[in-house]
Amino acid sequence: MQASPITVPSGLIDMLRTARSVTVLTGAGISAESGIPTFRDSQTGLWAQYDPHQLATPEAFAHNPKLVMDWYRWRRELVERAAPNPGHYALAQIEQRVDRFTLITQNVDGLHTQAGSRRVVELHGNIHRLRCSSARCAYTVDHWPDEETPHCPQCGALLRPDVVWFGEMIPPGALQAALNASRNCQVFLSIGTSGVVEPAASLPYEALRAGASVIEINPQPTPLSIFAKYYFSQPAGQVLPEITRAVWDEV
Ligand code: BV8
Repeated sequence: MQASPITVPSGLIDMLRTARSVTVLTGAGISAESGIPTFRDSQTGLWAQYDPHQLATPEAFAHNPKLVMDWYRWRRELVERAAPNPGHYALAQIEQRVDRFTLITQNVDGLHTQAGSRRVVELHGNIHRLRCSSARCAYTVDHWPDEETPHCPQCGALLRPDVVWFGEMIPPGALQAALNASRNCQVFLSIGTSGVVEPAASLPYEALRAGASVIEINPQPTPLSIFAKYYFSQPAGQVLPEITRAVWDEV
């Protein structure tokens, strides 16, 4: 299907050209064009019978650590086979063009860093890292051991993915960085997120309250859409390179 042409309004071009501070929030949608299913998409294959909201919890891990580790191992293999798409690369280019730029991501796939973004706040952690499940132990490791349910070499507790599960607090440093960046920006881009999960979903509203203009990119409207100064309904992998080209004449 021929994608609908993307027009970048002149007001948006002027706004981004003169902006000194830009904050971006991304969700699973920006990795969709890299072949990683979003949370909203139905899980495939073996995992179709499970609800991610049920699996991504400390209760699920305590009840059946092997099931949860198998799910994450499956998702990590999807991520390992995925590559950043033009949307990820465009955001890395924008970071080079703006004085104060922060990219807040809800994704755990690490694709923004892989695409060259540096000012990244991983609000929900990273699937490539494991950490000790004991609150009293700070052990982390950035590769997955072969065992199905590996144990911490320091204290013997189970290792778990270094991600934030539902019902868990966002790491205070990451949350504070995300709030600061949302409250101190002139332009806030919300890209590929359904805006359901808190506290990430509140970040664009923090920006609006502080007087920022919001740009939203999502094929589906969200509760934020009516507050966006500019809304694009095409995929992020098509829109972001167009915006970068129009504002900074870059390919
Ligand atoms: C917390 C890591 C304190 C794990 C994830 C206040 C109100 C209501 C509920 C709560 C609240 N405060 C806390 C809660 C509970 C809960 C919550 O928000 N529940 C929801 C379900 C209502 N939040 C928490 O528990 C958070 N902790 O607040 O601590 C606390 C604690 C206990 C009780 C109270 C307070 C922790 C949340 C973190 C959970 N971990 N991920 C893992 O990944 O396995 S969240 C996970 O789901 C993702 O990281 C992501 O954030 C979320 C999915 O959201 P999206 O990224 O938006 O993805 P989604 O699939 O929904 O949408 C994709 C979008 O992309 C769609 O709109 C689609 O149209 C669009 N799209 C598709 N293709 C494209 C595209 N867009 C552009 N281009 C395309 N090509």
